[in-house]
Amino acid sequence: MSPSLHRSACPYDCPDTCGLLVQVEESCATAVRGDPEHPHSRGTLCPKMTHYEQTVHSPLRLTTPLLADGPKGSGAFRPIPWDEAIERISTRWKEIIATHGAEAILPYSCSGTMGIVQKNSGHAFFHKLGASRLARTICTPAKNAGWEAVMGKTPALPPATAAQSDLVLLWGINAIATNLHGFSHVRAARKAGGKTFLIDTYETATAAVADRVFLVRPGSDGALALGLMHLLVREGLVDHGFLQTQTQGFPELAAQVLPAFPPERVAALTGLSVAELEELAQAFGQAQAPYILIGGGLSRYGNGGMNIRSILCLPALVGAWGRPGGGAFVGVSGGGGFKLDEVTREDLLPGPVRTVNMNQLGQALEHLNGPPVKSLYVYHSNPAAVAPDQNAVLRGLARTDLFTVVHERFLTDTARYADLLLPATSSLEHSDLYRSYGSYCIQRVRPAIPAVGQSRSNWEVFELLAEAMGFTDPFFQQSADDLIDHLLALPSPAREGLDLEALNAGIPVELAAPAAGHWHTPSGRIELLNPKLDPPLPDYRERHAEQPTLPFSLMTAPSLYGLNSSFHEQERLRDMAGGMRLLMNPDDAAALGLCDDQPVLARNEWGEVRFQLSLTPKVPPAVVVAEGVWWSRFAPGPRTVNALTSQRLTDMGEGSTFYDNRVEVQPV
Ligand SMILES: Nc1nc2c(c(=O)[nH]1)N[C@H]1C(S)=C(S)[C@@H](COP(=O)(O)OP(=O)(O)OC[C@H]3O[C@@H](n4cnc5c(=O)[nH]c(N)nc54)[C@H](O)[C@@H]3O)O[C@H]1N2
Ligand SMILES: Nc1nc2c(c(=O)[nH]1)N[C@H]1C(S)=C(S)[C@@H](COP(=O)(O)OP(=O)(O)OC[C@H]3O[C@@H](n4cnc5c(=O)[nH]c(N)nc54)[C@H](O)[C@@H]3O)O[C@H]1N2
Ligand code: SF4
Ligand SMILES: [Mo]
Repeated sequence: MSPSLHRSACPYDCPDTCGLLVQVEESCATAVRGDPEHPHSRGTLCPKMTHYEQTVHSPLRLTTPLLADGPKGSGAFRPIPWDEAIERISTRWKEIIATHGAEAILPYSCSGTMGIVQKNSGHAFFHKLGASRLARTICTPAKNAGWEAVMGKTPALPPATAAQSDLVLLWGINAIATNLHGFSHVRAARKAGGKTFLIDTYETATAAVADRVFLVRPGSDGALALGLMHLLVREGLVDHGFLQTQTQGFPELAAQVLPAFPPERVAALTGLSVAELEELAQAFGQAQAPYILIGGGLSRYGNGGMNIRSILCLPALVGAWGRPGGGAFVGVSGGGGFKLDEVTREDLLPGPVRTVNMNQLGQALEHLNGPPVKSLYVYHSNPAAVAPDQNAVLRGLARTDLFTVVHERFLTDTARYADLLLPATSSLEHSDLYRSYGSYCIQRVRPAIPAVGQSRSNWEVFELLAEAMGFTDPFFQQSADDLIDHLLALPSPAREGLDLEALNAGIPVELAAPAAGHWHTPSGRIELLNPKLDPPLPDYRERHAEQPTLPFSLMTAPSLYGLNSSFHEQERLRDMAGGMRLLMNPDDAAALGLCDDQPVLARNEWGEVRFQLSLTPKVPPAVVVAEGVWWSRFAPGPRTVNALTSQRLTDMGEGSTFYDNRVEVQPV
């Protein structure tokens, strides 16, 4: 049979949501390439996805339901049929509900697959059940809260705006790794003669394509933003016309906050020199249309929300929003014009139920007020690897009285702790509807190949569980495609005039971006002063790990060759990443008597982790970097990076604080 081509979309948690063309031969995906007709990704893929077929048909794929056949964590299982697996789950849950109440059941899901239907397919089920709710706050809630503090519900500018800017600040974003296609617009701006500046805590891969790199002390970006505002005022570089007509609170900000941030103080807080601060302020203040692309890293601190809030005042101060190419970008929200509550079905909740913060899974499993968690249902997430305070999470998962079900494609660190392990389809095997958080593209996707082995999609498993639990609502009897049809049939202003036929045929289409220049805030203005917040004006806030109790700040940064804990099934990508490494400045290493490639132990109050050391001047003194979230089976020791991160939350949005930890490092 000759190969056929199928359109699909990249399902991973990446702002680009690239279009894929999948070559299929005899029911197998044999090659994957970028879809040239995708309006945002235009035919290119990142290195992670160029051999997606190696993930889809990996020999490590789970292909049947498995029942634990050994101690938790051992990874010993025996196959059982699907009907027995579903029967065991429903029987156990009915017992737990009768004894402890439904809140003793906790779902845990995150971002293994990003389509609207498969990602959210458990919500309606667990709401109907009355299970504990999960606050899904591991990613960027503090970044979003920082945006909302200043910009309210103002929608994002289209990412192509950056191409018109004459100065792009890449602020805490390793765009080459995490936003390759958004970055193409920054490249275009640079090609047209604009400048690109990077502000990070070490020289990431993105540093190589920046005109200037400013390395700041971790968690000090709020101070930097306030210091730049001080200089913009001092140098007469603010746009008074814009401030008067489009913003609120500039006089208060200038009088009450900014005098406290002279460059000398800000230099001490950020580690930049006064000359560097002046250079940055001059460049920003004199640019025609400065644009800031903001990453998530600097929001994952105890002061993360405030850092973002302070940065977002900068474009307003110089009136950047008023000029084509100017402004700031944190991400597209708004659900792509789809009514998400038609999927999540809050209305099925029996009444108020408790909420567990996903960043505190360890605490929730070890000691929670109210009924203990007696059952955990994990789907499209790998909390044993990605959640902070790994030792606490693993202690919880090891509880013999905890009934853990994991729905996965692979035997991940979390799957090893399952009582019951269910095989999941990959995105090429199920239907979904994709929106994007980095562009305004949407795409409907249908299966390109049949399910591998006996794997089932998230949606299908919840259909089975709903039936077993006796839920008769028609909602649970429809297929994923029925629900997608329903979502598309609901009218939405965002989708007005859209080619529905093309969308239904699987062609990626772009929604019209909302009109610029309208501020969706309570005051109708950009809120430099937000009266609803405490404090109403942005101000400097310390991070959790401000005090240098241990010598190194640990950066838990994204890897070019993995996506959180995903992609480790591909040997090719593991090799390209070069193993689980800790990057350190050569001077720090010399002071500790450590050499390149040596096995080392990083430790702090939460745990200890073995790494292979890499010495590089790209990392400044007093900082160490661990890129990627490895599977423990490919790690040098029994633990991976999140054994060194804490369950402390951000100042706004109850987010994760992955970057806000210190460690000491010693030879093994
Ligand atoms: N290749 C790859 N792509 C990914 C991911 C991945 O793991 N790998 N993850 C995906 C996910 S889930 C998300 S949420 C997105 C975004 O993923 P994020 O983790 O938000 O990554 P970035 O936005 O690139 O931002 C991280 C950058 O912030 C820097 N940083 C840390 N602390 C500070 C600080 O105090 N100040 C400053 N200025 N910089 C700091 C880090 O060094 C790093 O370069 O990317 C997605 N795409
Ligand atoms: N140290 C450190 N920790 C981090 C981060 C970091 O940068 N550094 N990043 C954090 C961030 S921003 C995020 S968003 C989280 C993400 O954390 P997670 O959401 O846990 O993301 P992944 O690690 O990609 O794991 C997703 C899992 O879903 C599985 N999967 C994929 N598709 C499907 C499907 O259709 N159905 C089912 N049932 N399973 C599927 C995959 O096999 C994979 O094991 O990690 C956080 N943790
Ligand atoms: S991970 Fe991101 S850049 Fe790579 S193919 Fe997927 S959407 Fe595109
Ligand atoms: Mo994320």
